[in-house]
Order: sequence, then structure tokens, then C-alpha cells
Amino acid sequence: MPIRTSGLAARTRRLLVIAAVLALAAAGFGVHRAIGGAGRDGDADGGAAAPAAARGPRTGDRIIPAPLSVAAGSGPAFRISERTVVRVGAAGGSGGAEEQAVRVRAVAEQLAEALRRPTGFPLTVEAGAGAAPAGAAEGIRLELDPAMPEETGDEGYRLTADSAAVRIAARTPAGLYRGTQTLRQLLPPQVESRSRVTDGTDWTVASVDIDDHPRYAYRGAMLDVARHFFTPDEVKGYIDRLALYKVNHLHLHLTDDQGWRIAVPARPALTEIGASSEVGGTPGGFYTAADYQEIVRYAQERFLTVVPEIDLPGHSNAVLASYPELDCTRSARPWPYTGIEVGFSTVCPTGDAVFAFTGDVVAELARLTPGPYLHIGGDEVKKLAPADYQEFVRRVSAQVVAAGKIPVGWNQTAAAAGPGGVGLLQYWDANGGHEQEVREAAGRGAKVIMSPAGRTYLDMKYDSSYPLGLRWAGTVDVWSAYSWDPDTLNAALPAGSVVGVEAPLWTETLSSPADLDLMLLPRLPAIAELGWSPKTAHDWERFRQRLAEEGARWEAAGFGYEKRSEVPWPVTAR
Ligand code: TNX
Repeated sequence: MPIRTSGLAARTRRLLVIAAVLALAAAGFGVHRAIGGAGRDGDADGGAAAPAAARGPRTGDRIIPAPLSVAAGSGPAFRISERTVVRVGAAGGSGGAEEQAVRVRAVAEQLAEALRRPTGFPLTVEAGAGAAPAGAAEGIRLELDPAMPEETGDEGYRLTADSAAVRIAARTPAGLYRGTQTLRQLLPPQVESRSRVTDGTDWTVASVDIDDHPRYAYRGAMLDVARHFFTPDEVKGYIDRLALYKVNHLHLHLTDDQGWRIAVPARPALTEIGASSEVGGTPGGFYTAADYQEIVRYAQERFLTVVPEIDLPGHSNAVLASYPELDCTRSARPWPYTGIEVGFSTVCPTGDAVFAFTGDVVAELARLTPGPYLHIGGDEVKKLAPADYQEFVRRVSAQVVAAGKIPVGWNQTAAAAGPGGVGLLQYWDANGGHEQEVREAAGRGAKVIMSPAGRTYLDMKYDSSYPLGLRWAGTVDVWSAYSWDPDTLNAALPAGSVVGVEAPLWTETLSSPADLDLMLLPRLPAIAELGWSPKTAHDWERFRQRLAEEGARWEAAGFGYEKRSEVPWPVTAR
């Protein structure tokens, strides 16, 4: 869904309400604040180990990203048993109701499947409006409710649990899906186990009332499949991790100097030659149209929009190796290119041949991509005169717009941003770099995604001795990833221009899914919380306490993670 932003006044009013609600909810955090002091610590003490996580039902104050409001109930908990059913309510009346009902049912099936694996219970999905039939357990109920307040938006939901039922209501299937992710976190960590749990775990959900919707419409993560290729199944694994934290955009960096990863039928050499290698000289790979569409489908099922990136005019060594006629600057064209230097390549910025090429690529990507965005890259071009670079970006943007998509560009494309051009700028140089251009572009109506490299680049090392990753933007520990505000990091941007955050994971030094996990977890949840939760909920001390409990969930799921000493992992975990 394209970005919409609410008016400033509405947002301010909403924040005041949220602040009040959170001040009340904060009382419930008290017990978890016992370890460590306020502010940044944890590293210094070599990693405080917390006692094993509290037993019994998890309360709503453990959720990541922190919901807008959580009110703990006083009644008994809901227990999932062999008799529990997942019930889906009737869709609300208007056009497209049938399609909505199919999507709601799909959300219910995904939830039921996720719960069947660890519990071994049948958890059948049943349809039916109104209350449960007399004598039937009410169970877990998912229901569209178009009458919910408008500010609930497309992704908000309300989750209430008592001893009779867990009810999730939302205006859209996406909202229901986000609510089911909260429900997973309300259950014990073993719920993430991929096989049946036989240790007598009590599958209870504490009585609670949660009202939730996101701060920003765009919450993304990027995967660079160009420097190292990742198979469709590996990308699905990445999506699984993002979906847990309510991330709603998957940006795929599909092309770079080292490899081209998407088939374009009109340009076969891109995959015959350009996909044959990767950093380090291993074979590489590419996605067929069917592979790509399967990734898109899997993402859609989890309500993530895929944003494909074709990075031009620079980062184009694989293009030049495949189609040398697109090289008019006589760049060196090492092939295979297995190193990690950037900035040395460019396609010819002018002439019919290059725009025929970009036209073919844009047409194929637009055809395969249901989402509204097409990322055109535009970063780090050292070989072109500014005027040639601008003209190139302008013309490719126009092709993207003509193909019905919104062009997204790295912040270097700011001069081409605005009506009819780049609509969304990804601001990586956000510590003051390119500030004037980005501000002016925002003044012309371009929206901004915040990806400050020193905070969100998940390929940066956690500390200088960390074996994986790079450090050109500094080191990024969990505290740094968490402790900033997307709205105010760059004070020069006009109010309302920031529509979200994105965490890029570049893969020059990362060659396996295990490497990706170590860089992603536990930093992704930090960025996800900045994107979803209201600013008033951001509190490092409470966050690291909540994060500590995720370790056991990742272990149950078989996900790797970096056990940073900033986070007080329970002594029982690992
Ligand atoms: C910068 S900043 C890049 C990528 C590299 C990354 C490594 C930007 C848009 N591009 O080409 O992979 O640094 O951290």
C-alpha cells in the first residue's frame, strides 16, 4: 500500500492520548526494571544475566514492538487446549467482501498452523458470524470490524483475552495478521518451536486488552542478494523473521557490481553472464520470474510488500560484463568481479541504447511486482558528471512512473525527487550528508525513509573486533540501533516527510543464512520498534529487558542470534 501520512495536528493529538495511555501502562513494566540502571549499560558489566524469565502467562508488556496500549486484565488466563478452535467472523458487508473473507481465512490458517506445530492440538479453523454456537468453546476469534476507529488504519488491531476467548479485531486482514503476531508473543517461547513440545508447557494467554497500530506506514528491511546470492527458501526464512516484528516492506537489492539476480527475458546475458558469480568467487545465482513471484507471494501472505531494486547507473559492473556496449566511459570491467570496492562502474548515461535497456528492465520488474514501488538505486557513482547523472535518474524515474510505479532512490537521487520523479528517498547519509538536497526534495513533496547507516545498517560490526561485517559507518551495537528518533534525527526535514524506517543488510561479508541471523538478531527488533511503536514507548532499559526474552523464542525457532552482552539474556537461555 502506498504511503499515506496523517496531518500534523491529528498526529499531535494522537500522541498526547498515547502518552497518557502509556504512562498508565508503564506501571506494569516496573518488575522488569530491576536489572541494570537507566541509560546505556550492559556492555560495561560484561552482560548482566537475568534470572530465568518469569513463569506463567506472559503479559502484554513483553511485546516487541511495544503496542500502543496494553491493559492487563485481572481475570483468569485463556488456555489453548485440544478443544480450541480458530473462528473467523463474517467480513463486513461492502464490495470485495468475498476476497476479504478468503484473506481472513488465510490469516487464520497461518495462525492455526503456527500453533499446531508446537501444541499438537488440531486447532481447526471454523467460519461463522456472531457468537460461538451454544456449548462450543469460543476459542481464538479473528474478526474484521470496519467500524473500528479510523486511526486503527490498515494495520492496527485490538486484541482482548479472557478465560473464554482471545479476540482479534481489525479493519483489514493485514491488521488481523499483525494481531496474530502479538498473540504469538503472548504465548510461551516454546510456541516458536518447529516441532511438537512435550515438556508440559502451559499454553496460556494472560487476560489482557491491547489496542495497537503503527507509528509509521513504512517499516522495512533490505536484503542484498547481489553481493551474495540467497535462494528463494533462504529469502523466505528472512521474511519469517521480519514478519514476527511487524515489518511490512522487504527491499531486495537485486543487482550490483558482483552480480545480477533477476531474469529479464529481453536481456538474457544478464543472467547467463551477470549472475554467474558473487563476492569471493562462488557461483552466485538468480531468480526466475517464477522464483521471484513465489517470494512476492510468500511476502504478501505475511503482509509484506516487496520493493525490488535495480541499482543504476553505478554498481553496474555485472551489467557491463553482460552488455559491454552499455559502457561508454571505458571503465575497467573485471569479470567475474569478486571484490567489494564500490563506485568504479557506470552504464552510459545517455543515448538510446541505455534507455532501451532500462526500459526492458523496468517493464519486467513492473510486470512481476504487485507492490507500488520500484527502487532505482542511484548511489555512489563516482564516474559521471553531476548533470549526466541527474539526467539519467530523471529519465529512468520517468520510465518507472510510466510503468505505473513509484520510483524509490537512495538519497543521492534527491535532485530528481518530487512530482513525476523519485517519490520516496532512502536517506542513508542522514547524519547531515546531502541534507539540503533531501530537504528541498521533501519540500517538493518527496517522502523520506530513514536508513541512517550508523544506526540501521545491519552489516556494520557490533564492535570493532566483531568477525563479520564492515565498519565504514562506525560500529552499530543494539543500543545505537535503538537509541534515535526517525522524526528528529535530521531536524532539517519538513514535518510529516518521514514515512518510515528501513534496516539494510548488505552482504559483502555475509555468505550464509547463519551469517544473516547473527547480524539481524537482535538488532532488527530495535529498528522494528522504532518504526511501529509510539515515540513515548521507546525506552532502552525496558527494551533490552523485553529483548532478553526473545532469545528463548529464537532458540525454539532455530534462529541464530548474536548474544550481545548489552542484553540481559536469562541464564536459562542457551
Ligand atoms: C554502502 S550507502 C552502500 C552499499 C554497500 C554498503 C556496505 C549505499 C546506498 N550503498 O553499496 O554495500 O555501503 O555497508
